[in-house]
Amino acid sequence: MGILNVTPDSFSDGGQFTCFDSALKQVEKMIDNGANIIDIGGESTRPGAVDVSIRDEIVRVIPLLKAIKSRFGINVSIDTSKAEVMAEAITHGADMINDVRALQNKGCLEVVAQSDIAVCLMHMQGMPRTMQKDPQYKDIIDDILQFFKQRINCCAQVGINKKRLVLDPGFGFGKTVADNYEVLAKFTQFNALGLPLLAGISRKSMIGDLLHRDVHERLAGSLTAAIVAVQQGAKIIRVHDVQESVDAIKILTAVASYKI
Ligand code: 8Y7
Repeated sequence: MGILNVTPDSFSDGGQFTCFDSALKQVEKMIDNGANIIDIGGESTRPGAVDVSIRDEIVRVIPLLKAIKSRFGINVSIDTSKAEVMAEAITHGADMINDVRALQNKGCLEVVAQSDIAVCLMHMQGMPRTMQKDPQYKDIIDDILQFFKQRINCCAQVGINKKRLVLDPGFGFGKTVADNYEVLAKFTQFNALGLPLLAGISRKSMIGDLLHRDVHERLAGSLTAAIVAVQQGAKIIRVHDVQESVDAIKILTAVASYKI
């Protein structure tokens, strides 16, 4: 899954792709480099990021969704927590809703229930503005598993088939650096729920804080973390550096095809 941020204040690409044509060029490059899904985000979830209105988010995201679907036909995921944006995305051919709030906002479950597209349910403790203040867990893996079960139940109650769901422990969302490495170390435990897993670690501060690297010096760390996640069963890796990530996974796959 290649990341396409269309916010002026996004995490690590500094809003480089806010312009429509450069966004499409970036998408084409990601597809050429082996991406299977493009994740479009119009609302920054960076701690302290400003709120975006429904209208602004729709204007940023929907024209790109339409253009990508008509030009490239690739799977498109829309990163949003707003029911109105989800509804528009569904109408215009999105293949997945990627919701860092796991359909907890008003109306989201109902909107998604009226469609048949996939949904990524991500775990976050707290809310983006404040989530990194003082995250606390009794047992982080157990907490995340309980959260997943609760969200899966809520989906079932409105008629969202389990087969449509993807789970993501949400690296960096209400987690200390140590929490994030514990989640990565024990990632395989999330397979217990029998659903595909997504991992988003690319360029995150869990890499930067450990390595003391700026956001554009985190490629080696990001690739290593991605490989650790894939080895433990991650089926989708959300990344900025598609070509390098695909190369790394190809090496892993070549090795994994041998029985030892
Ligand atoms: C994730 C994500 C972000 C993630 C999923 C960033 C939108 C922060 N991170 N969605 N979104 N998983 N599913 O650094 O880890 O890219 S934004």
